[in-house]
Amino acid sequence: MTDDLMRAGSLDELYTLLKPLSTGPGWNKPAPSLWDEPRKTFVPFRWRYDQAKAALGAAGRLINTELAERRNLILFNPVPGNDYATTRTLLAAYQMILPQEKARSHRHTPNALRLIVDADDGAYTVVDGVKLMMRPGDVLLTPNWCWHGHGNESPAPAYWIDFLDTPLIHALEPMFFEPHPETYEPVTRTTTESPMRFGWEDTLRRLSEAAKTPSGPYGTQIELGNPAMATISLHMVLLQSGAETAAHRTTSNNIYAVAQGHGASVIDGQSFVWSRGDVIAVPAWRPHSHCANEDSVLLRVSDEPVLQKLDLLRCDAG
Ligand code: 1HN
Repeated sequence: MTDDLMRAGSLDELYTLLKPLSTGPGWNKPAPSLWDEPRKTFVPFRWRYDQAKAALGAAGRLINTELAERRNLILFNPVPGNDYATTRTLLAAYQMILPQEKARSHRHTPNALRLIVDADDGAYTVVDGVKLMMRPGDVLLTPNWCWHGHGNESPAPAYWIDFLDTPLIHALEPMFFEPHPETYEPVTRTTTESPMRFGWEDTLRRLSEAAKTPSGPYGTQIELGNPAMATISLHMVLLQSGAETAAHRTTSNNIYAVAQGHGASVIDGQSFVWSRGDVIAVPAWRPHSHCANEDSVLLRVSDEPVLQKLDLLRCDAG
């Protein structure tokens, strides 16, 4: 075999001999493995809360939490071959739980969090035995390997937006998942003071006290956590009515969710209007800016910590 290789009389013959050895010539690849700047693989997109809410209403009639571990709608980026990821590393999903329903507890290695959009008093998440009530605008964390389940003791359906790093975990492979041995994790206590909870009131107070930079790349932003989780950073972005943020691009992937207000974002030349509950994907290296029609607050979910740790975070004015 090595003799055949040594005696190869032409490049084509050499390639043919190499193939069964699962070896290829680095100088003759169909596609380059290096390129001059990030490719725009995933596209900018906007998902509307009113549509998600209507679809989840139908799903509420058609499927229960016995059959569906979670009643959620995956916001997949509309590029060929993709039916899951919202951006390369992140997933967003809308979820709804009906009055008196419980969604069973489980844990997994992907980091997760949710932004509550509509919930009456009585909707909750249990994280590692701690019951956290859901109020609109709250952000609740369920980091890597924390038990979590949801329930709704209020008279109205509760809606929220989940964000996970599942696409990153799929790429890196360290996926572990476990259903809770008791199906519904017992509650040990109820609290509003938890490192797993960023309350809406606190967000509004911090934003009102923050030094205002309305035309910075992220408007006026505060960070939730530092970072919130190992792979995901969270910021609440205040966009003041009429102010336009500076266009910029970054190697991080960003998903914005509208906690309050309405406005529009220009992402790589495409304009997307948005209002409360909408989700906007800004994949890596897409120049973008935002403008609000009234004072608005966006949750910015980003894989910045990953890029930062790997020394791969770059931003410029686009
Ligand atoms: C998940 O575990 C939840 O626990 C929500 O509420 C959305 C999307 C993909 C994979 C796991 C949850 C999810 C998810």
